[in-house]
Amino acid sequence: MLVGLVRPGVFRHITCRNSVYPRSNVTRYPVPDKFVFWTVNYEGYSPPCYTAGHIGGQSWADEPLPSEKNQPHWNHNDDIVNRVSFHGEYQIKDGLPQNPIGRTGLCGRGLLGRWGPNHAADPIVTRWKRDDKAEFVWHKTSGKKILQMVAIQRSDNKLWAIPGGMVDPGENVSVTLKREFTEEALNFADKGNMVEQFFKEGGVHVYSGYVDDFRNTDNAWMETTALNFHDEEGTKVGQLQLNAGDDATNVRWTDVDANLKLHANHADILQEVVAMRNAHW
Ligand code: RP5
Repeated sequence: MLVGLVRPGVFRHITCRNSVYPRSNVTRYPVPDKFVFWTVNYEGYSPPCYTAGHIGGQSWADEPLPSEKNQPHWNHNDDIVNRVSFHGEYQIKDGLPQNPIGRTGLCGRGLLGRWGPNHAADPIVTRWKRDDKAEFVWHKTSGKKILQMVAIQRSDNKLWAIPGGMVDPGENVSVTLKREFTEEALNFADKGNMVEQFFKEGGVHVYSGYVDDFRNTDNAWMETTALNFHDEEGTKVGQLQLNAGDDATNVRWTDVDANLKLHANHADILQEVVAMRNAHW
């Protein structure tokens, strides 16, 4: 289980280290592999602090700095903001939550709205690759069927990704999954009851946990819940005309294999689906 390895003390994030922070000119303090974990002393570690100005006052964002009087309910879900991490209780250091995976070379919230975990949901919509006679296409080398997924191209880093998004305050994850797919991959187009029904039939849970997202900081990080919605016969969502919308610039059915490069650690999450469906990789 590859994504199962996303565990504090085992997994080292890569995307949120040793880079210039997105949409800024703030350079992260260098964090070599051996200094990722908080349990390892990193003499002189002094990351710059950065929180993007435009998130101040947004309804989806926290106060600039938690004060003693106004302490968020760390490690709790108060039904408005879910501050529980999938990786257990996180530490509060100098009044701020500490990234459970380790150092990122930046403190503050960067572009993220919440101190601590920022919860997202990722719908992995799949079908089997078929030829023009609607027969399965089998991979020449592995002899396995080829999975195709709906991937969007993100407008912020131009990378292809699962069409996921943030869970709104108090929103049920199942609602987020359908909403994000409809917004990003169908551009809100009304596709009737079929999409509604397809999501209602339920997806298979694939992953819940930390995302190695380029926006993570020492005090704010992405976590997600990913479900696989598979159209086995290719007669439902598999037939839909895709249309990029919201913060996606492109959308397409993409063949899934080991060469696929995706945003954050989405490819690792996807690999769980490949194993579960015994597809080509
Ligand atoms: C990733 O960013 C998550 O896995 C999800 O796909 C996405 C949510 O952020 P936005 O697309 O809303 O920016 O970390």
